[in-house]
Amino acid sequence: MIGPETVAEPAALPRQVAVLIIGAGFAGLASAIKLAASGEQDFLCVDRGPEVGGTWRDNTYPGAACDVPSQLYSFSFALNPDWTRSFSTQPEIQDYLREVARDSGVTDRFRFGVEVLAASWDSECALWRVETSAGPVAANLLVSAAGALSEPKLPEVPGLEDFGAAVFHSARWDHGQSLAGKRVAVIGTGASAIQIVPAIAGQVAQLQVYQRTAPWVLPRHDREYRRLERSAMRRVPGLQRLLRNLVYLGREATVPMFIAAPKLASLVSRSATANINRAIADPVLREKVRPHFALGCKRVLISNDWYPALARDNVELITEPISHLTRDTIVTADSTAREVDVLIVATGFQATEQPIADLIKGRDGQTLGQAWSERGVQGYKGATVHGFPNLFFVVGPNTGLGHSSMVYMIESQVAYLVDAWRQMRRHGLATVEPLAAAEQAWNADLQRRMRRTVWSTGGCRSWYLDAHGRNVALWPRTTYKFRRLTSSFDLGAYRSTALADRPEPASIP
Ligand code: N01
Repeated sequence: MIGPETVAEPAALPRQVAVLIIGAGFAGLASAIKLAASGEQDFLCVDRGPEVGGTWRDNTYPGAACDVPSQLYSFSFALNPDWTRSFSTQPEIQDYLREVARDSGVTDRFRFGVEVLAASWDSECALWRVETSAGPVAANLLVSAAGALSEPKLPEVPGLEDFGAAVFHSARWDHGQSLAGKRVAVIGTGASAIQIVPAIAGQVAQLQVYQRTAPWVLPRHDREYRRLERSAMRRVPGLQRLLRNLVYLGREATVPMFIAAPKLASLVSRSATANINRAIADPVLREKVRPHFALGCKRVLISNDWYPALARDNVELITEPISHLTRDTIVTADSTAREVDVLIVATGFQATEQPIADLIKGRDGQTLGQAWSERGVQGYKGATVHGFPNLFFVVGPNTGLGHSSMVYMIESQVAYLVDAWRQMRRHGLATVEPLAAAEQAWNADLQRRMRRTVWSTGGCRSWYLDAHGRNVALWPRTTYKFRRLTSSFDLGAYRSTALADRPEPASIP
């Protein structure tokens, strides 16, 4: 991996647990807290990083902040009256997660610096056998809360491997590398890059920004909360929840723009064009940053300082494709070579082809990666996969959002998982696995709905789509609908086996 390595102490693991959770970000933390609240204390959460936080722990680049208001981008069961602004910065979100973890009383079952290397389903014992960097663990239930945005994706640019200048990915920021007075290049103009570029433009000597596709960027309506507001949120009963609900409803109201009536987006796109015209006087640069696809097709970005940063004298927006890299230059297709001291790769994540899928081997000995390459990345209700008993995803296929808070979706998925485990215990079940027919029907419906969305018709190529052009990342309905559909575990859609058919625990090797 490009960027500094994280080193953590290996930790002792129990031999067997009821539930093993992979990942200690928002999803893993919520899973642990809600399992404990349901009465299940026999779980373990492993994470290869040094502490909780997941993507908010890893993305420490300058300017990192959330583009969903914190009132909604936080747990419903741990509201935080102390947010200092409407869209919180990464350090504040990371502090919030640390605090939630500390107050939850579950972190004694968290092990950091532990990487999952492989997981195989043992049909005879009805257990997951998981190999980790700290030794083996067996678990009745395996929960992947590893996240879709955890594995950096590098651009396929010839010469990157042997590039002589410093190189790191936006999610593996090298804080030891000073940028002051240097010639710096940023590849990418997505959600990460539009936060990085304004944050560093003032300190570098020269900044080259390599853009493949001009994004839609709306104004960011962000502001600091006044002391009085924070105090009111703490003291006035129900005020913060009311505010949260209003933010939620405002976001839900935008769903038709994405899924049914993309023409509504033209109203919003006027505000994006005004955002450009306010900051950029040069007509050539204005033309370069003008998007050529329907608003919403890729993630809609928000920033007040992206366009002003591009208009700076020391910043150059390069739209010519990168041809190759030599020892310390970036060469574009028009044969222009630009020297750089530091290259920042802000090219996103392996979102649709999640590497963890290659580590998980199901009932037939096939890895999830192999299964998904045959039938496409899909699951049932974004949570479970046919052929992989007792495996649950939090943030699984088609659970991502383009308009609202992932934390809301995470809580829906965690409720489904916790109810599944509750029902398994109540009915004395050893295994549950979604029926192939249930999974197929779920996905046929999803893909039918996808056809009308802006993600399919908007004329762009986004990370939401897999190699076959299927949208396997996003949820094409309201988040409220998702919550209703996942509010309880629907055992009828599953093939189950009884605990009585499993060998006695004593005989489990
Ligand atoms: O990654 P991206 P990201 N040559 O995949 C370009 C979340 N997030 O890290 O558009 C040149 O969006 C690529 O170009 P193109 C959020 O969900 C949230 O920025 O594919 N360019 C694109 O411009 C987001 O969607 C926040 O043509 C190349 C960029 O790299 C997700 O993370 C903040 C290239 C990649 O953009 C990912 O965002 C940050 C090449 N060879 C991230 N290859 C919040 O605020 C790729 N690109 C909550």
